[in-house]
Amino acid sequence: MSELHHPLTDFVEYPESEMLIRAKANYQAIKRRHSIRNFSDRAVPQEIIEQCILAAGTAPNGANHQPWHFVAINSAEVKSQIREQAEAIERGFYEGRAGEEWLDALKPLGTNANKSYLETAPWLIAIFTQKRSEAEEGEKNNYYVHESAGIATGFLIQALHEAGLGTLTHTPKPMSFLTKVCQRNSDNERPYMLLVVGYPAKEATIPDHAIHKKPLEEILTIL
Ligand code: IYR
Repeated sequence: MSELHHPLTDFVEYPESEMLIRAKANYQAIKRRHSIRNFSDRAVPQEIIEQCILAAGTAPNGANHQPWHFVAINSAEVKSQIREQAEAIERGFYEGRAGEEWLDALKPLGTNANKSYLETAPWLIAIFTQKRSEAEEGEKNNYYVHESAGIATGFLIQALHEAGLGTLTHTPKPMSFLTKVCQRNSDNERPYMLLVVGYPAKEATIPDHAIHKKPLEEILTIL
């Protein structure tokens, strides 16, 4: 068992005056991220997606087992299969399974079972969690799998936004159909989220409801 450690050579310290400027600039940049539901079919180079996945793969995670796998889908055929299956599930959701309260909560977003963006957008990224990892010593358990995948997904969304792309987190429920479409192993992996990625269409809009973020006083307590 190796306990090798390295000196921390890549930490960057900024003067305190610069830290606030940087924090403000980051907030200004990230508050321009909006979930997009109307995508352009304009192509996005694979290399950009790959760089963003590399960024996601640096996320903090349980015991550094990195319990995730990303499937980036550009194939029109696979996207069409995903659309077909997701829409079937969403129809069940909107036609009853959701229940009245949930449907009421979604009204201001104007969503429905039509998921044409699953075919229009150039990329879909399916994120899978892994229960166990393969290691030289054999199989090992993974820890904090959902927390880890959630942080990695957050990093990925941030990276795609920073690269200049629009995204939508899409979670058709249940999402198990993604396992087969993405040719993943159902014993060890579970679909966690589907990200829709591309340029926003010229006519893309943001629902007014989505713009209102809770004020600091409401989301922060200082003790
Ligand atoms: N998955 C459905 C419903 C949906 C649920 C929530 I919570 C949202 O914030 C948005 C949509 C859909 O994609 O339409």
